[in-house]
Amino acid sequence: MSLRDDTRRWRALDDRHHLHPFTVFPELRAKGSRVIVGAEGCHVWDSEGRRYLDGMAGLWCVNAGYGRERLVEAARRQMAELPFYNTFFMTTTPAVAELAGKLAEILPEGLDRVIFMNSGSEANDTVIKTVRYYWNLMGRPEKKTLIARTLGYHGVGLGSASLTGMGFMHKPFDLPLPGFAHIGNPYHFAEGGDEDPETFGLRAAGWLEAKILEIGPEKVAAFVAEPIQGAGGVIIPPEGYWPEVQRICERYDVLLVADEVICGFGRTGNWWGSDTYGIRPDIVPMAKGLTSGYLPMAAVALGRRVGDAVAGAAGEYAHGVTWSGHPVAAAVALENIRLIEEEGLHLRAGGPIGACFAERLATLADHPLVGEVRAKGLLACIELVEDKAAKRPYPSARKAGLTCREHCFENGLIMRAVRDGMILSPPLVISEAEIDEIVTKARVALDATARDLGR
Ligand code: PXG
Repeated sequence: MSLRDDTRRWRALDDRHHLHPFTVFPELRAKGSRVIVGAEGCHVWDSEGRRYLDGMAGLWCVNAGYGRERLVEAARRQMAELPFYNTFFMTTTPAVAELAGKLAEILPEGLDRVIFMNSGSEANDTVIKTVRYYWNLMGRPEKKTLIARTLGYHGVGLGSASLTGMGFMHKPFDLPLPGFAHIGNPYHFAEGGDEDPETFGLRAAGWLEAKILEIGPEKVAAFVAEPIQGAGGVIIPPEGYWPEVQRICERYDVLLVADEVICGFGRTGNWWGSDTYGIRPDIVPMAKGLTSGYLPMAAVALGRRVGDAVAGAAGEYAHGVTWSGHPVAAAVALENIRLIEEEGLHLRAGGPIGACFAERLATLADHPLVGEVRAKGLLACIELVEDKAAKRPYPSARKAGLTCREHCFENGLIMRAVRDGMILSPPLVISEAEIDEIVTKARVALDATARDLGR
């Protein structure tokens, strides 16, 4: 059978039997799935032999890059030794105990207890339940509302999707559940107008205070937010935003949850986005980069306040899943953290390679379609606009972002489109030459998109 026959077979099986996440099925059926079969470093290739620079590190997760033998070997070793044992009934495994200790060592000060899960969605459902549990333990059962942001992404569980702010993820499923509220985003490009970014950032933080006062501080349990919003469109807050949010949470005794699912494990130039912005969170959910995507694993870290209460409670913490602390995932996560540390990948996005990423991408700002290029660490967004001066986007029916995404694929570059923002979150091992490859290919795709849009 030729490659093409294989591709045809996989596409047919996929089309008939596999329901993909977040997909309009008739659109997928008309096009057929792209079948990815291999990867090395920052590149992946498909079943037709086409190579792509993976500007999204899988799905914001392959921080250590593809093809890392150390991670494969860690999984093999653990599978041979002990493929599974659970962490219920007063049991642990060496890999899980070591990983918990290692996370406590690298997490921000005070966050020294972790609960293991398998996905960011489960981690955020754990956050919601643990926040409720905490305030119940404190004898304040009325303090229950969680506040998040309209472009915050926190997952797809009934709770985590309620925390997520996007309306298109709520309506079809009769969400959000009661007890969730949302405020606007520190999204200067879209909403800041002529206001300077810092003034706008303080105003955006003020929306949190206004919402707390509207609900009543005695009823607000926690504020949940990503240090930099990822799936919402790489929204990089002005520097003054987070200190003001921290102050507001402290003032009204509202727990602060930093969702580090994307920002964790070096994405912003430090172990945590919280380090980059000086956030002192009470709770930190993490996933993705924890194993660099080599296996599914997530975790929730608790600071002293919540951690001491949970660990000191007389009753049962009745929460956990079969795979809480799967030993193979734990062994891979531990090896991944060691690898990141030894190679300095956790700091790399904050050093010369991060600066190079920002500088070279900035050269795209002269393109007629580009309204703004913003980057922090190894996260970036290129905003496509109809009117550069007015920063006015295209009507969504013109599909500027999706058109550009297709041209990227045709040119061997994977970028994700969020509305009309072209998103980059490449592996942390990316080289200068690969950054140049991104910029060159992105310009070709932008030119092709401009032609399609009649510019
Ligand atoms: N929090 C954040 C900040 C995330 O980005 C989750 C929680 C949920 O994680 P799980 O593992 O349950 O997916 C995420 C996930 C996209 C995209 O299209 C982003 C995510 C997941 C899938 C697609 O950008 N982020």
